[in-house]
Amino acid sequence: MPPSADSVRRVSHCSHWGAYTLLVKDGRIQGVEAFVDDPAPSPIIHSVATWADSAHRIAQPMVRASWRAQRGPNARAPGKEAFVPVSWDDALQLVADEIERVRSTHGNASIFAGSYGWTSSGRFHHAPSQLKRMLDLVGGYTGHAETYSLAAGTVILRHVLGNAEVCRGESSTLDTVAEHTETLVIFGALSPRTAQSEAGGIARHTLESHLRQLVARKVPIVLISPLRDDLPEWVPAQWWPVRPNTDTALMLALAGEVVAAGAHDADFLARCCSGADGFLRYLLGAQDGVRKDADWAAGITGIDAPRIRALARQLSGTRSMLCVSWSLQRADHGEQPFWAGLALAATLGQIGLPGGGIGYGYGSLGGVGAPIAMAKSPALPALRKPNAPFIPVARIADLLLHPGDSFTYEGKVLRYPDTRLVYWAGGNPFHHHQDLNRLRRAWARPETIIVQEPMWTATARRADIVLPATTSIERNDIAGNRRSSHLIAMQKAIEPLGQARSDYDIFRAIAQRLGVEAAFSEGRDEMDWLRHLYEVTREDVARRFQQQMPDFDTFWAEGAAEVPTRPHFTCLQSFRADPGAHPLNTESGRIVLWSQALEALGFDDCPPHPAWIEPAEWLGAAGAGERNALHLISRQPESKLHSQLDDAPASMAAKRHGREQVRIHPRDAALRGIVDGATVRLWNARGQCLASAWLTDTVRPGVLMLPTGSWYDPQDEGSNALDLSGNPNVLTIDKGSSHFGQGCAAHTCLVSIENFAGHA
Ligand SMILES: Nc1nc2c(c(=O)[nH]1)N[C@H]1C(S)=C(S)[C@@H](COP(=O)(O)OP(=O)(O)OC[C@H]3O[C@@H](n4cnc5c(=O)[nH]c(N)nc54)[C@H](O)[C@@H]3O)O[C@H]1N2
Ligand SMILES: Nc1nc2c(c(=O)[nH]1)N[C@H]1C(S)=C(S)[C@@H](COP(=O)(O)OP(=O)(O)OC[C@H]3O[C@@H](n4cnc5c(=O)[nH]c(N)nc54)[C@H](O)[C@@H]3O)O[C@H]1N2
Ligand SMILES: [Mo]
Repeated sequence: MPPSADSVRRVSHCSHWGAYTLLVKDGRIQGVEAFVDDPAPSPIIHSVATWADSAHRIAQPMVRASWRAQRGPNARAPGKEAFVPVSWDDALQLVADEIERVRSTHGNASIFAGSYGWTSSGRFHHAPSQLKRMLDLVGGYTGHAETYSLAAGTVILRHVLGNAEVCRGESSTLDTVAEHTETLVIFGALSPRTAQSEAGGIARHTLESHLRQLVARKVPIVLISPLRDDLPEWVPAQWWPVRPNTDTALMLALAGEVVAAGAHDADFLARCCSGADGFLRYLLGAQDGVRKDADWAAGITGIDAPRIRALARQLSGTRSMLCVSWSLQRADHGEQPFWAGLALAATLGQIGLPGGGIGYGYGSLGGVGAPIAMAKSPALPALRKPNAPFIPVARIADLLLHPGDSFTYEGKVLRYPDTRLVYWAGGNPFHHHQDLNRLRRAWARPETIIVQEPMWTATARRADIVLPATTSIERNDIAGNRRSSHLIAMQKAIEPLGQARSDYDIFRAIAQRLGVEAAFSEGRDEMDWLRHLYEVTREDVARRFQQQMPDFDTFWAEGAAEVPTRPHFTCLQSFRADPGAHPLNTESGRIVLWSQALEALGFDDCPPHPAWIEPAEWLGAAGAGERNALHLISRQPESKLHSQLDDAPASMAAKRHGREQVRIHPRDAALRGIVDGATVRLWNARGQCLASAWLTDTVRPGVLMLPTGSWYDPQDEGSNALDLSGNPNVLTIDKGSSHFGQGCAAHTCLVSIENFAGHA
């Protein structure tokens, strides 16, 4: 019998890729409808049904047999046969005992719970926050600073702009850009591909509507990127296929040409910047004898000098906006493109004018450039103490390999603690970290590794204790963040699979065994917490903005509630008008173009002014040509979020022969005898993987693009094991962006490629 419509339950839900309604019947998800108010819903919403019947779900708690026999460092080879199923009681007691043993024997810093990862969009069950809250009640842990998304860029902006919020969404809103900008230059991407996603959910995807407005106004657009599809094909633009990791040279040359033409805004530089003289002298070549002009940059970037000179004229003659994607700072010396972009914008003098200046990360996430939400967003209260130990997030392998060694970060000298216990909940380091062969070596070092996950990811398969968490559709939660216009009710759609438990229930049970349950739970169950978190936002909205949000029950029944947002915002407007009255939180109170703090530190990989410095690997490197090396860009996948839902239909459809596709320019393919659809091997000194060749001229010659996200699947446990899935992180470099920022440098990577001769 066909299902009758009235027996279908409509369940409000949300993921990082958008809000939607799940149609549930007889405990099964039968359909997914996009949020009514979303003008451009993400196709990924249809993948969530996979959570309910993925073959990769972890059904019950598991313990590694060899670890149980003898605790301590071990190779942690994957394989389900390595694990024995245990009861929840047994597993929870083992976890509590390990936490207690390590903290009492070695100290809390020996517990690493940085636990980076995107987990689900629910702000209550948010696994890393729950983990940290629990551990803070028993003395703390070693955590992490910054994110894989943003680190080099945020660290430098804190010092030269006084605030990094500008690249987390407090930039000028895109509505002002769509209305006022006369020349738009995009370094990186401005693409619905990445704008599908937003950390903590997104109700309305608005990037496309702003792009359509720019198109309708016939705004000249220049896309500076190794990939042509970093802007939708329906947006007319000049494509400048830049050599990867050379944008800083282009930005400096544009500034140099503007200055040479006398078109720089001397008044803005004098009023609103410090160190402008030194910076301009650097552009003129005062120290190194090299003029930073179009001819100089052409040799580095591969972009013709006349084009660069023409763009410099256009930038100074019109209201111009520079968009710099987050990707540019996920590279060696990633501080520099963010700082050089700021210096170029300062030279043009349009910062603080509607539609002018610079914005970071438009489109990198769907909410960057959207009107910012003004009130408090729902979040689990944190208990972290000041001065608690941490590592820069992407230094995880260094932490495990080099306990006791010192490292520098933001001008400080710090030490890596001696890690005995790693607890990971809500992230997948064997997807996200660089140089996975190195991470495998590091991962063998701790005495115990606990992973809390819904899926048998490569990380879970390399744990000692595996705790099965529910996915968001098996429990209740709230989505919301500062870059979304709505709070969304994430209602339970189906019963938990197998023995999976919610992250809150798991941590509450561990807290109970550690004697801190009352402080952890504050006596609230799941729905009490959701009510509480919602009320915090509702009260803040009423108090500070004199607006009424619906009460919790109405919100929960309706599934969504709008929060006050700030449209038509121009960043740094009041600073520009009166820098003395609105000083920035920098060493001078102004935009810093020559930093005394960096001068004192004396790092040659992060000098006192924005500078182009050769990255560790790039197409212009000595010997790159003879080795036939190509630059690998490993960007975010289009049909999933990172490694989440890698096994869902949308993700599988983007693969070929079950593995990820690598884009290669037909010219590079012909040189190597590679045809479309061929299985190819990519390798360098760090590792090797297979992929399926996709011949396309959307990628610049000399560049390969292999997206992130496929589940790491090494053929064996050898030190240079062949990854069969096409995970670029077996190839990427595990190096801090600089001694200052220590950001992830994934986009700096040379590789070789050939037809694969073997069978796999
Ligand atoms: N080469 C290269 N590498 C990169 C990047 C790059 O550009 N190039 N980008 C980097 C960036 S910007 C990022 S943000 C990272 C992303 O790296 P991650 O955030 O680690 O990636 P995800 O796949 O989102 O991992 C989230 C994990 O949480 C699990 N999970 C989902 N819901 C729940 C839940 O409710 N509870 C629990 N306990 N677990 C849950 C998922 O199954 C998944 O395994 O990757 C980084 N890595
Ligand atoms: N669908 C989907 N959306 C996502 C994610 C996802 O996994 N899936 N992940 C989300 C997350 S966590 C983040 S942090 C953001 C990241 O957002 P971004 O950092 O903006 O995204 P990427 O895809 O890494 O890179 C964007 C583009 O930058 C270009 N690029 C790379 N290196 C260079 C360079 O040296 N110079 C220039 N000019 N261009 C370069 C590449 O061509 C690439 O297509 O995306 C978010 N959005
Ligand atoms: Mo990210």
